[in-house]
Amino acid sequence: MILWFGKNKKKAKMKAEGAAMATPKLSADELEQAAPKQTTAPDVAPDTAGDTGPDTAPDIAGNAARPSDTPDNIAAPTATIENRQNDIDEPSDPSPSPAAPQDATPSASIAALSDTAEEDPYGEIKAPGFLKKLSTGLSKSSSKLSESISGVFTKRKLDQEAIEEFEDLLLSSDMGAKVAGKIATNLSKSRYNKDVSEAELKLVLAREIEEIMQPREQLIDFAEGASPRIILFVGVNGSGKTTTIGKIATKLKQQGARAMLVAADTFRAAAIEQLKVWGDRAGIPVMSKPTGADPAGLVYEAIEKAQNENLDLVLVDTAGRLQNKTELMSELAKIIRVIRKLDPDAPHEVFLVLDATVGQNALSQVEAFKSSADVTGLVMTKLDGTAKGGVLVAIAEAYALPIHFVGVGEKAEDLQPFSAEAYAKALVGLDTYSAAKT
Ligand SMILES: Nc1nc2c(ncn2[C@@H]2O[C@H](COP(=O)(O)OP(=O)(O)O)[C@@H](O)[C@H]2O)c(=O)[nH]1
Ligand SMILES: [Mg+2]
Repeated sequence: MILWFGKNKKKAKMKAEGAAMATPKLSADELEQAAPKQTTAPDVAPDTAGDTGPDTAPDIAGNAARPSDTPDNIAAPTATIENRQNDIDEPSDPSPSPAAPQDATPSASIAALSDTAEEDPYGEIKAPGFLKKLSTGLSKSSSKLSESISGVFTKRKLDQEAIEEFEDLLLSSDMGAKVAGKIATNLSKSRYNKDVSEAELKLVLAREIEEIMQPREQLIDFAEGASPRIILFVGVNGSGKTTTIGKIATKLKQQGARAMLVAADTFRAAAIEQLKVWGDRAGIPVMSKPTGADPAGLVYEAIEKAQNENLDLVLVDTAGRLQNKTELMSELAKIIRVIRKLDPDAPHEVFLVLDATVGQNALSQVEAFKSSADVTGLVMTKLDGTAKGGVLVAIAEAYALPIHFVGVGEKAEDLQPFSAEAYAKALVGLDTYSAAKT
């Protein structure tokens, strides 16, 4: 299980227990560096496990293993160095699936692994399946980029002409002029007139992209802050708001959150129905009113109810299209005003949902919503349907707004927390750990 809800509480608990938390890093180099520092479970564990026998061993081992810093060192008392080394070389899925500890590990260590993997707030983005899924989602973008790179640069000296061609290539990948210029300048500083291989160029590019995007990475924990925590989803029609709420709601429900969805896009019957379908499937109540009802009134009632019922979260869907932009923005402003009557600090988050397929237009949407809707963070959807995945790099460069999630498909599991390193690697087509090392 991953932690979108309760992650930071778990993190604090682990710290209090003396654990050094892992950072959400993915590279094999870092995993290797971390290896010598890793310790096995505390000394008491083997004895205790041994003394108490197989029946009680799993619990004790699990508790003892808790103060560890990565899923890799959750080795049970009996786990061998080889086992852990395997984990490091080939970071297998740290999720509590029985497939993870394959090497005939005793049941005690399976229990320990499962237990601690659940505790790791970064477990999800450290799992190799995460990068793989993102890479598949971004494959249209990455293959376009790869084709251009290999077409132009294989075994070639990086002279001025080559650097300019590279800059054009980045421009055509929707990263925008500023990002393209920045990366080209850095490349000419470090590699001017040197031979570069395709793999090397990809690696340099991934590092540059990661550097631009890193400040925007912010893993969100929906359990934090006020209760109920009120989150407004805004964005143009069709950008993926309702779908994103549905995906988040599904995950939150699985993790024990008590949430409510509000169908405040009351302008289209289909939008209300669509949210209800997600809510029903996830087992989360959906507040709605008939088509044409005042969305602000609905939101007010919903929040009042959520406060009375001590719910954890209220996720508010909103309309993306009214007659004109001014009307849309004033509708959103009205919803926000009404929310503040019940909680002056709310909405606690305003997520702007952007559709990657619109490419550079996404930048003007950020501009339009940023101030008028007090946007606090971004979600980018439909990365699976476009070669324009580079636009998220342009947005990261242009706006100091956290990027919370990326959508790579229509299903509930197709929404991922944003990881700068994973995104950079997937976009460039470095989708394996070993490739990243070369
Ligand atoms: N392929 C793909 N489709 C998506 C994604 N997110 C949303 N969609 C689809 O985009 C369409 C519009 O989404 P919707 O949530 O209704 O947008 P809204 O108008 O902003 O609420 C729907 O058909 C969704 O299934 C995604 O990440 N990938
Ligand atoms: Mg909708």
